[in-house]
Amino acid sequence: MTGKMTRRDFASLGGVAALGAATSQSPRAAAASVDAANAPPRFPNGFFWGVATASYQIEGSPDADGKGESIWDVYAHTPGKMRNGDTGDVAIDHYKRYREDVAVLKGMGVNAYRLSISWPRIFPQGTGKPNRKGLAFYDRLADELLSAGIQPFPTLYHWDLPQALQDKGGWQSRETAMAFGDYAASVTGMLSDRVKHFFTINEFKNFVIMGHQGKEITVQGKPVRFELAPGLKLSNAEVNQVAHHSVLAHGLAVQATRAHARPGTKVGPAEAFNPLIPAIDSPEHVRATEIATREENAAYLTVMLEGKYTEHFLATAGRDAPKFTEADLKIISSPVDFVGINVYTTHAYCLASSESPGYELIETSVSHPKMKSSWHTLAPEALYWAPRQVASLWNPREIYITENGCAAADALAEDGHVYDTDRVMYLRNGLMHLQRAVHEGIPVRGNFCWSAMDNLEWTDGYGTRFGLVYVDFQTQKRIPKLSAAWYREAARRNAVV
Ligand code: PNW
Repeated sequence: MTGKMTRRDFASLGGVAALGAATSQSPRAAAASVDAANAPPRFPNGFFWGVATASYQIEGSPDADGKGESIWDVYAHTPGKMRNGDTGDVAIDHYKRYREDVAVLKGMGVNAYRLSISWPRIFPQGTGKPNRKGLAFYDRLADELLSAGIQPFPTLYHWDLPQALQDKGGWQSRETAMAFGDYAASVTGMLSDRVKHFFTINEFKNFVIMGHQGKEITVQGKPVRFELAPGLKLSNAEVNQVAHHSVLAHGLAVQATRAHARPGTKVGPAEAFNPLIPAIDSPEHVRATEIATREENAAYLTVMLEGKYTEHFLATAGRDAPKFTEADLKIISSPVDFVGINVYTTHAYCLASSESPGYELIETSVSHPKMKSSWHTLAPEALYWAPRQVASLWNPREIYITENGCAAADALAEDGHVYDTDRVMYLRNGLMHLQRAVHEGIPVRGNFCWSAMDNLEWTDGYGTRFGLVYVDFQTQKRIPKLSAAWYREAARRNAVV
């Protein structure tokens, strides 16, 4: 059907072709048409409808304006590491095209944008004196976003560690955590006159494990291996120490923000949080699932938000447990303003059990529907259970969904559009569950779709597209997909159902 649809038909539906143009219907008339008497409540006023990206995946320009090398610059140029030998050398050329990209974001109708700051642009050697020219890029970007009515939500670390720090031991060294605190002080001090929200670190558990040991999971009976830079193969004890340094770095960055940013600047983590899902909706199974979630996150969110490693974690790790002091735990659990969670999927369902530790995990069935990425089991209800579990376990003031999205086949149709109906299905169903969480009073303040635009999907390269905007990697043309039009309408209505 879509094959026959012409560009004109599509534009008349108020679809992708209408992006960037003002809607012809008056906002009041449009709102009235959806305000059926029994319409469920919307997302709260001021809800952040956002999209997300990360520096190495989009920027390119690896040597511009005095930038130092990152571990990804080195890793991506190591033969055999990246699919098709892809690298982030050019990526989607965002460093040079940021003005055009902000215009694209504005056309999508979003009011928030989660970007990441490249540490080696600011400190080319990881420490020392900040590189003014590197900071100036994010300064210009923040101004451009704000003048488009879009709030910037920078992440300080989305995996591009300065190679100079890797050469001195990287995250295996406590010094890297210290350096991160200094870097956070510089960036939040400089940008907080305009930027009000900062995320410290993206997906602790993924970069710690996939970067320092590699991870193999079984998906529908088949093993899938993941690796991220720097691609080390450390022992369990060493990986636990890396994890400890990552949460210590987070705590130091929270303290640095309090000390150097303007009063009122908000800061928190952005952790990978694919929740375990109770298989049955009874209080017993729901509670058992929360206990399981707390243990699964013991070295990450749990220690950040509770200030201690769980007994079960320490007992299971035994001699491999991280070395730490009470003072470390205080830093790690410095109070945060919000908790960010990246929610894509679930890896298991959960049932209460009479045997220790009180729960039992059930792998998803081999016939469970999947999205395009090897790891991506479809679980829209994760967007309900994840914030509910975070609220129930740790009761943070605010919660953000810092990433949610999927890869899809995304072919250009003859009429030049991308009809990503599977991504529309994915977003609509997921966000309905998020709306349920909001209705129940769980303090979710915003959602960021991964990703604003197609980009370098780490070792999977450019062939795996997560964008709401299609990018022609040859011409660098940006083409909003059907899902961008869907998301724009949800943002405009401040509701999904
Ligand atoms: C996240 N999994 O990574 C990252 O924050 C993004 O940079 C990335 O592009 C995006 O999600 C899509 O992959 C993930 O195995 C990597 O469940 C692996 C998983 C989830 C997220």
